[in-house]
Amino acid sequence: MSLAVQFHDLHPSPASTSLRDEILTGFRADQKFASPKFFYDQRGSELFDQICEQPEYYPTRTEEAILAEAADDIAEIAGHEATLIELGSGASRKVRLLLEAMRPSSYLGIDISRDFLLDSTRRLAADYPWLEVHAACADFCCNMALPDGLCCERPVGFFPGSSIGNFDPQAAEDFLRGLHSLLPTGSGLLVGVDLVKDKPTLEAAYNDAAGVTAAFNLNLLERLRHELHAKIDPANFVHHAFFNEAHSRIEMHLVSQLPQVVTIEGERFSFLEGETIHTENSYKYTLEGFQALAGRAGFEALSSWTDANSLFSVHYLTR
Ligand code: AVJ
Repeated sequence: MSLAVQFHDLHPSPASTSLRDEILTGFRADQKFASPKFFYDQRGSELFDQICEQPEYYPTRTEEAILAEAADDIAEIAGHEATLIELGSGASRKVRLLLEAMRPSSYLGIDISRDFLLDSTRRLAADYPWLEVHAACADFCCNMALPDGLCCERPVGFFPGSSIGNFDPQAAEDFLRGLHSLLPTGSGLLVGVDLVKDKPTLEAAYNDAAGVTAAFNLNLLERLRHELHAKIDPANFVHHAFFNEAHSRIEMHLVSQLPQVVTIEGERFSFLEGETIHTENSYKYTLEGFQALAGRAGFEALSSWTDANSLFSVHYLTR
């Protein structure tokens, strides 16, 4: 019962997955690409929070409404005194919708953005003095281990926001299978998944009128300038996001507005006019499609909730 947040170092730490190596590999490819996890420096995490407030970006408010509505059901399935473990906890806002109903004994927030994580878990600890709060800075994409002791007390994973949509379906399945082997029998996993819907609604969500998503996408280049001393001018690129129906995913790109050469760590990369850096995929599922994927990873989809317009879904998986 303390206001302090217990901080853990998890493997792999974000530093050990190198921005430099992964960016260089991506820029050497025929279709240049960068992992969307690199969006989330301090500024990127702030911009993402602003995206969540844009009128066109339906996922956040829809998921929050679903969670608020389903909180009692979720608490009944998960039981009290659980250890709630949030993957990619960001501002730790959504978990607040569950805390009063679930009354977990402890909460562990895991995020790639260290300062952001510390701020938000401290605020959580201050607002919920009865909750034991832990924080771990980690890139949870791969082979994650949980802090000793925490893994065994009735863990319930919480993976909201359709972050799972950043993985392609095979990688999502592999990721869930990894969590399946990490979590003991009897544990639960609450996952938010964005649903397939009409193209205009999807495309508007990634092209907000205020230009916040564009700024978020372009901030990646600012990050390369600051952290890798890249010679790259963000003004020479524009944001492009569209729904690729064949793959059931939103794609985000940065489009070169002219033929140009950029330099990263002394290595030169040339762009044709119109050539892109593919910066994100955000896969959209049907309810049944996601349940089947979870099943292939070894989980049972015990309950699923959605909103009246079937925009978004929340799934309680058990193992
Ligand atoms: C955090 C991956 C769920 O795909 O909607 C929002 C990220 N990118 N706007 C998403 C994002 C552009 C978001 N996820």
